[in-house]
Amino acid sequence: MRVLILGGDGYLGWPTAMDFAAAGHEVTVADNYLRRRIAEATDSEALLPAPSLTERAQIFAAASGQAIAVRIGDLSDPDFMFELFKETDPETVIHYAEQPSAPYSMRGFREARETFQNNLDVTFNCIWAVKDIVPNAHIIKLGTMGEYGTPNIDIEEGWLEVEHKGRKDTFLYPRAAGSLYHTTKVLDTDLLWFYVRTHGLRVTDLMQGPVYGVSTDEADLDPRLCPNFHYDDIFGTVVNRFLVQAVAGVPLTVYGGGGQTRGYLNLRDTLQCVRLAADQPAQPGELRIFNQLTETFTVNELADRVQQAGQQMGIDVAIKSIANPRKEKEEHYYNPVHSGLTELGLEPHYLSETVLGGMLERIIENRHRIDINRIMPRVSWS
Ligand code: USQ
Repeated sequence: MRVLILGGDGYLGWPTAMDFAAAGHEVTVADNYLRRRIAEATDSEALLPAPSLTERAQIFAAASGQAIAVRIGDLSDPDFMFELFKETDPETVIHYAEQPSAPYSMRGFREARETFQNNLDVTFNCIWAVKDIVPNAHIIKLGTMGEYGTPNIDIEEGWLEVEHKGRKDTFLYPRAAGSLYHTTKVLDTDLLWFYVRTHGLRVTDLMQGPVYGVSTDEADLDPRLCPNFHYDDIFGTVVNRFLVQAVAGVPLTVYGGGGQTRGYLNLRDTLQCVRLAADQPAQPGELRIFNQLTETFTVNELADRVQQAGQQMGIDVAIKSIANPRKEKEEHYYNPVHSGLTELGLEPHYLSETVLGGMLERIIENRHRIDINRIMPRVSWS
C-alpha cells in the first residue's frame, strides 16, 4: 500500500511509520514539528533525544533496509496538503497531525486557539484532499476516548441506538469532552461524518485511550529510533509520567481522589490497531468507529502497579495525592465496549510487571536526563 502518515514526527506517528515500512508498505511521513516547538517553548522536552525526521529515516534505512520518505511542511496550509496528496497518491491516509496535549490546550487563549485552528484545519484539509484527489483512499483518523467523557451508561463503539416516543434511530454516541483538545477531536468526528454522508468517503475513527510504552520491534533496532518519550505535565501520559517519577524519587502525582478511570493501551497495540484497520478498511460511505483500548484502570490502580514494579527492582516508590489541576469526575462509572478491534484480530500486550520493569530499566539508563521541574502540573483548568 501507498501510506501517507500525517503527523509522522509524533509519539505515535513515528513508530507507526516504521511499522508500516517494515511490513513492506510505501510510506511517506509529513510533519511541521509543531509538538517539538511547543515542547521547547514550554520547557517540556522528551526524556530521550529524538533526531530530526530526516535523520531518523536515514538511521532506520541503515538498520532495516526500508525507506521512509519525509516531507516537512504545515498541513494546516491547504497548498502543502494538496501537493503532498498529488505527489504521493496515497491509498491509506493515517491522520495523527494534531496538537495532542489536553493541558496545553487549557493554558490560555493563544494555546486554545492554536490547538483549535491546527486540529480543525488539518482535518478539513485532509478531507478535501481525499475528496478531490484520492476519493477511494481510506482515512484512518486518531480520535480519543476522551471525546465521550465519563457518562453514567456503557460507552458503545461510536454509535448509540435511541428509542424515543416509540421510534428508533442510530446516532453518533453523545460526546462530552473534558478539555479543548478533546473537544477538537469531537469536532473532527462531526466533520468526518458530514463528508462521509455527503461524499461517500471511507473513514475509520479510532477512539484511543492514553498510550504507554517506549518499545516496538523497529524502535528497538537503534536507541535513536525510539518514540518521543514525554514525562512532563504537558505531553506526558500518566503511566509514562509515573514511571519517570518512580525513578526520580518523586512521589507519584495522583490528581485528586485518583478514582478517574480510563482505557489504556500499550504503544505496540496502537501499531497493531492501526495496521488492522488499514488491512481491513472501511467501505465507501462508512464512518467506522472503534474504541481503542485494552484495559481500564483508575489512577490509583496505576500508581499501585508502578509502586509494585518499582519494589521488584529495589526502588522505593511513594504515592501522593495532589490537588487536581483538571476539571474531571474523580469517582464515576466507566464501561467502554471495545470488541471491534479484537474481532479484527488485535492480540493485546497488557500492562504486566515485565512491561513496567522493561520501561523502568530504560528510564534508569537515562535518569541523568530527568528534569524534575517538568513533573508537577503547571496548567490548571480553572
Ligand atoms: N493524571 C494523574 N496524574 C498525572 C497525570 C494524569 O492523576 O500526573 C490523570 C488525569 O487527571 C486523567 C488521567 O490521569 O484523569 C489520564 O491523564 P493523561 O494525561 O494520561 O491523559 P489525557 O490528558 O486524557 O490525554 C492523553 C493524550 C491524548 C489522548 C488521551 C486519551 O495526551 O492525546 O487523546 O490520552 S483519553 O484520555 O482517553 O482521552
